[in-house]
Amino acid sequence: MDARLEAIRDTVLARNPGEGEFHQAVTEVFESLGPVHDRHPEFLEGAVLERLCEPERQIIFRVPWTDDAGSFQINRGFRVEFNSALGPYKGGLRFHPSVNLGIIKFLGFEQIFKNALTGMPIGGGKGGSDFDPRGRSDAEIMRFCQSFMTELYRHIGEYTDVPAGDIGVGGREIGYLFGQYKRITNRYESGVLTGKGISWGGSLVRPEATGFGTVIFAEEMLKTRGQSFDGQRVVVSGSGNVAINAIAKAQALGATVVACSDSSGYIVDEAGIDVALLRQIKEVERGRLKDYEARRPAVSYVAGGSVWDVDATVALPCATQNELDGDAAARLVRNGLLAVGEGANMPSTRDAVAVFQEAGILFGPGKAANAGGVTTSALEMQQNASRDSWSFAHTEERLTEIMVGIHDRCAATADEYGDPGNYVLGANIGGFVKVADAMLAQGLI
Ligand code: NDP
Ligand code: 2IT
Repeated sequence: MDARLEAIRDTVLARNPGEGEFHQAVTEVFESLGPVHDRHPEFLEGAVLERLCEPERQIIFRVPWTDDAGSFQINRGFRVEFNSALGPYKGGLRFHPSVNLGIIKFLGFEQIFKNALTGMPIGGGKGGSDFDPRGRSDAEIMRFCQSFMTELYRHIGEYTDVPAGDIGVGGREIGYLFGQYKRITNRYESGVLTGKGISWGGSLVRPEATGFGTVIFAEEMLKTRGQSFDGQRVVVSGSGNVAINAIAKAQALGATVVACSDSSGYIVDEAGIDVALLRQIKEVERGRLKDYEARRPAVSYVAGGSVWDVDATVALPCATQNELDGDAAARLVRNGLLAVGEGANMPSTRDAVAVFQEAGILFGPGKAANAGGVTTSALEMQQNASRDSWSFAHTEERLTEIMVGIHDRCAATADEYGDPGNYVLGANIGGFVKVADAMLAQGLI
């Protein structure tokens, strides 16, 4: 890392002790930015990096609620409003027991660059709670969401901060959150949340967008080597919103997706995953992946273990951060891997990224490859602002255009900085320069 940047990075780490994921995300971005600072001394003079690493506002709050047995429960809520240089803070809410401030900060930090890459007018933010939705009834989820919004509402708004979903937060939760926001404020402010239901201000394609976008991005990478998804053997991790829609899109493009996982284990279905069955189990029944095995012959379910033990030519990690380590990366590379598209945020460890890059694997980092979700959220905001509702075909066309544009910009930036094919460099520099220019133009704030 450039010595000037390393000194700033060390101060950031010392100032934010114990936030391992945030340290990791900052370090990975800083490692790309040396050459930009040679060309743009004004970024150092303007203290852009120091400002970028300090969120504009961090909110931590108590979320009290009552479970079905009548017991009082207390969780912790977060919203980190990281950077508003390009637009209102924008980013999802994660409900998972592992959530802490460092995780929300890493996600918010990544979101700044991702959102800049989309070319849409959105800043970066993220939020969530250590609430564990697993095994909770709809009524408990509703009471939790209502309590969460009873504090959050005062910090958000169509022109201020626009949350959406992430792990543990989908259409059901956005519905309860929107209802409570409307009730407290007495405003039908559609643009305050994205991922809404289609009859009350949502956008078609938003549920599919992240998984679809990841596959569109990976397809563009494959094209640079004269390949495509057609005929590829694909492994996907996770079996939530991003994973299911990545599986659907990859198979629509002619690939066979042979495996996917949840936090309990993975399935191997050599004939190609039955997406309708997977949706039924995960989205309708809210069941576990193990249930898939019982309903489909010739499928094996492996409890525990790593889905990355299954050979693939294309790997799409779509579960969570640091789920694919250096050993798994090396094994995949030895067994014929061509490309990795990160549907999740930071799913590959730093070791894994190094293995992929040294082996010349096409590697699409999350902040570029999974930008389709937030892109379509921005399209939802656009529809809300104009009180309009677009067709599936039109919205998907816009998403595809924007994902191809992100791919091309990352590739062109990597070329410009003398490291062709390095999408990590392209994404980090491409996102950073846009935000840095806007920050300088807006003065010392
Ligand atoms: P979901 O809650 O719909 O699904 C998450 C999936 O990942 C589940 O299969 C879950 O398994 C698995 N998972 C979660 N945490 C862990 C863990 N600690 N270990 C192993 N498996 C885990 O979330 P999404 O699909 O929305 O999100 C997946 C990833 O994509 C996240 O990294 C998210 O930040 C990222 N992302 C999401 C976007 C969106 O629009 N939703 C946009 C861009 C990125 P289990 O059910 O067993 O917990
Ligand atoms: O990580 C992400 O980009 C998301 N969870 C989606 C954010 C959004 O505002 O749609």
